[in-house]
Amino acid sequence: MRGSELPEVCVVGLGYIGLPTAAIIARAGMQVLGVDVAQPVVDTINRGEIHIEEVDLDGLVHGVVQRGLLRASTAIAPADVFVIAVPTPFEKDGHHTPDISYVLSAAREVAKVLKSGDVVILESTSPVGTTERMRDMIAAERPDLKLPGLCAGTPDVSIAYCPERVLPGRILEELANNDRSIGGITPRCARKALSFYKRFVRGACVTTDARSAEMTKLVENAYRDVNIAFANELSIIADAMDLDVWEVIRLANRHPRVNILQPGPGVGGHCIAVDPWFIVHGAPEQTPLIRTARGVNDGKIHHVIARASAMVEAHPDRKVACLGLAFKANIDDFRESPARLVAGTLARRFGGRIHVVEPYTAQLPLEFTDTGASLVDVDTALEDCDILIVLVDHDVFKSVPLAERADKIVYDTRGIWPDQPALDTGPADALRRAG
Ligand code: SAJ
Repeated sequence: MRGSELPEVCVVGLGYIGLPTAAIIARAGMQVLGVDVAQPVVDTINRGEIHIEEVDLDGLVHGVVQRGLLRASTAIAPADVFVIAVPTPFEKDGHHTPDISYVLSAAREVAKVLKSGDVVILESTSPVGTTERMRDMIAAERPDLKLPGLCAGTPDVSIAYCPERVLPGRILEELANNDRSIGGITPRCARKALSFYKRFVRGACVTTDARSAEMTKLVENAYRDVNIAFANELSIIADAMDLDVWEVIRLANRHPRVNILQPGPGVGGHCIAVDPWFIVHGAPEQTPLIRTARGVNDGKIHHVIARASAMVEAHPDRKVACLGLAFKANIDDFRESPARLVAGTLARRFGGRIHVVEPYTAQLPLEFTDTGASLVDVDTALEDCDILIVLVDHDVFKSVPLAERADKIVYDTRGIWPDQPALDTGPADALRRAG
């Protein structure tokens, strides 16, 4: 490929990041092969359809598949640029050890088709040092190639780390517009990756080394986790001191240099609750704050379960509505969701008294089977239930007017109803104001 020609691109991993990335690259006019181990995923994409929910993704994928710019396969093929976007979960050892085996096996497959001049980019959230380990894997597989940092002179292949920082629900917009950190194994690698991202990213692309870029991604999510932990700890303190946490935060945030985040039932999703552990694992002695923040946010889930259970027990004849299962507002993603954990635990404890409202699903997750809990719509919950436990700040819940909930016993873990009056009902009164 010469500088002026559009590169052919192979995107390995067609999940929440890989598929939108492949589609955006194809939209910029490049030929893209998307690779995934799951045949049903490959078949779905080749029909111009999608297997995940994301705003505007269906139309985009349909369009680029129809124009012949994106096709999917289970097999990697030669290309000019390889983008690896595979999962990096934990090992099943119970110690939050990062499992980079998917990255390494993707690198091994890519290595088989690499040729001189190719660029390999890792996008998966990864512990510091993973890009170098990926390079070493390629070196072991292809001793015929000169690799960056391992040879004198100009290497045959460029290798870089470039994390995404997109928000579910806004992925396409943020993929195009967010700034990117591009970390090369060498400065030349970073420049090669930069010229690729410049073709489809409007945000600023800032080059650095691979290890700094890896750490940057982890730090961004750890920063948010620590800040949410502060808000969640405040909410637990407020419960103990019988204060309204939302009022305290609202007032404190009027200080020009204070910006406290929002308490909730805990931190969910596949990123913020996971990535801080990658830092802790890399520097166990140096991470008391990051480790404690994880503990505070996980502990908040159990605090909510305990208080909600006390509320339900205090009113044995009342029906209960748990509002929301998603890990955050206005999305259909229930992975690692604190709301789901709280509602599931209440369903197991209180069975048929528990009604769940989740407009983003047609059926309750498996763990609710045989509990007696039921999925109802918001109107049914407001008519039938006396106790409302707000677990997700979906817009549809926020818009419930005071008149329809004024006489309810409310535990609002998200602070969506600041106008909810305090009822003189003993424990329920305190619970309503608890974060
Ligand atoms: N949450 C609170 N209080 C808040 C903000 C969030 O309790 O004030 C909770 C949410 O309800 C949710 C969790 O935190 O359960 C995470 O939600 P989020 O909106 O903070 O983040 P994610 O997981 O959707 O996306 C994050 C983003 N990272 C940062 O904002 C630093 C996103 O930019 C990353 O690309 C993404 O992680 C990722 O893939 O790493």
